[in-house]
Amino acid sequence: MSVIVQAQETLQPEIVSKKTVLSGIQSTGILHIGNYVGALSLWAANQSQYNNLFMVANLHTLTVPEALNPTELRRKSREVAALYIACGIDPGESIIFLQSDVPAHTYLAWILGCCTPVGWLERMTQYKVKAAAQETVGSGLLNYPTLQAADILIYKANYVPVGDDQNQHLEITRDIAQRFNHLFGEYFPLPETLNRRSGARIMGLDDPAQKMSKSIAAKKQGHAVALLDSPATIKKAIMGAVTDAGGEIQFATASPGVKNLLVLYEVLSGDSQSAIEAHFAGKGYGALKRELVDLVVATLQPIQDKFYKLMDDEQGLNELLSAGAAKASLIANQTVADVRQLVGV
Ligand code: AQP
Repeated sequence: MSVIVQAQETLQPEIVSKKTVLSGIQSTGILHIGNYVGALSLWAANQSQYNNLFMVANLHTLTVPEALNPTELRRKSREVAALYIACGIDPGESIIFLQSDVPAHTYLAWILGCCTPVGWLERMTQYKVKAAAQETVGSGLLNYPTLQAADILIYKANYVPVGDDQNQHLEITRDIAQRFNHLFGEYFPLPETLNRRSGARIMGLDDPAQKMSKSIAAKKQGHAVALLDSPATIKKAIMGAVTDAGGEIQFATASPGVKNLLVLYEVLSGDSQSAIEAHFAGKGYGALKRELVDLVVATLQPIQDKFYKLMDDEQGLNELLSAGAAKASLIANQTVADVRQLVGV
């Protein structure tokens, strides 16, 4: 078999001096405020502390049957990349790239897949839930965690900032890394999950028992606030959010729907829980919703302005993504070269 990837250059010293962060989002649709709060805002806030790699997980998107439309997938992948930058990911500080532009991920995924018992994959909640909703289940859905492990381990990432729905996937990544290290010698560091203390799981506005999700939002109005929604749509979704018959605004005793609105307010305003409770004392849920609408609109306005500018400059975005993929490939190809030595291929 011919050599597919080889290390071409050694890493620059500054690349290895800080801890490394890797994260990504599937290009399954327009991102929502849950993706922003749980993941994107966390990535943006901590950029200067780490070496950051943020990928658009477009190969993972292929596990979603509705996403199998080449024109749409290309457009959505570019939109997600533009949203990363619009939400504050600085291409000067972080490497932004399309997962598919660094083929070493899939090479490593094969090797990791050969170290991963099928039982581990079949136990994954995301696999069970998504497989149950599909008539024919592609093997990519089952193998999703081995590609995700490769995405993370190929950069020897120390931290993975995500919403808490991803914690099980981070656990299996550590298990896979440990198994590889046991079989072939200590090589991969075990990555740690970074979750927000508050806001790690934003719930559906229409159903606070369900995680806010892109796929549900595509089918149900009022479920989510998308990052590109107009002020009128944002207002309709938030004013229609499920609350309860009470009216007292207390984080500790709030029902799930009210708690969800309070957490959104807390993260977007940066105010403390006690300051928020004092601010809304005696005002009721109507005031909370109205002020949250204003806060969300004010947060999203600059993001939307920047997004549309980036999307207008097609060549600029393409160049940025190519440069990101080239930088990511230097690191990824080095890891694959090491792994080839370790496993004997
Ligand atoms: N509701 C949420 N609250 C907090 N964080 C969230 N994330 C997703 N939903 C919430 C985080 O955003 C990133 C998105 O990753 P993804 O698109 O690859 O995966 P996902 O969790 O499957 O996202 P969605 O929106 O639910 O999409 P669909 O419906 O397409 O599957 C991750 O860090 C995730 O934790």
